[in-house]
Amino acid sequence: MKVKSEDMTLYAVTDAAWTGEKTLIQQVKEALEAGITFLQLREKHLSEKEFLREAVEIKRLTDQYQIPFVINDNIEIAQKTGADGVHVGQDDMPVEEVRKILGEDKIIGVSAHNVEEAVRAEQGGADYLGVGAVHTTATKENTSAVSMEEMKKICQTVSIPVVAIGGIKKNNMNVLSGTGVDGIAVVSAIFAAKNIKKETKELLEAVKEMKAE
Ligand code: TZP
Ligand code: MG
Repeated sequence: MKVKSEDMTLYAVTDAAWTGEKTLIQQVKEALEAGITFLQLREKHLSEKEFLREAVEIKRLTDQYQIPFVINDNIEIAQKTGADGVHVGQDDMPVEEVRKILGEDKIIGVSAHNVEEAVRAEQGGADYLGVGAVHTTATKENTSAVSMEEMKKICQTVSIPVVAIGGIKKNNMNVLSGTGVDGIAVVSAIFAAKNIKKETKELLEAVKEMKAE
């Protein structure tokens, strides 16, 4: 399997909205140093040129720390930068088509919100699923809540790794206990933190505990 369960433990998704005085690259570096296990570059407001520049720089870092790196939705940027793959939503290009373009070796992650979408994504060739929203979040508009019953059903039904997303913080991830998720994907819990290293380390500990419960 291209993506292992452990890769999903603490999946960081970027958002340049919170960089403050730092650059996104600095923030990513701190998160990598503290032990994130997967990185997705998600940029909704950058020009293609800036997106590419940032992706090239981040690819260099993720190579150094040897964790998988995927690009949200932009296949061209993924190809140009030699990223490990892409993450697509239900309204983006279907996984089968992405697979044809990227080939068998690349990672394709798909967002799913119920068992039906999860099964379709797996059958289409997805390597892992992002499932949410677990909690309401201000980070993304128009998310709908996924029940923990549905989360559990998804985990029981598919054989690819599942990462939970949406409003997850260290003090509210306990709802995921017993669902079978392989890890958590977070934006603000890491990138809105003042002390990224400390928060990331604490999140890692909390996920490991949650998974062991
Ligand atoms: N997809 C579903 S919820 C979400 C995405 C990208 C945003 C998660 O951000 P946060 O800050 O971890 O709630
Ligand atoms: Mg998308």
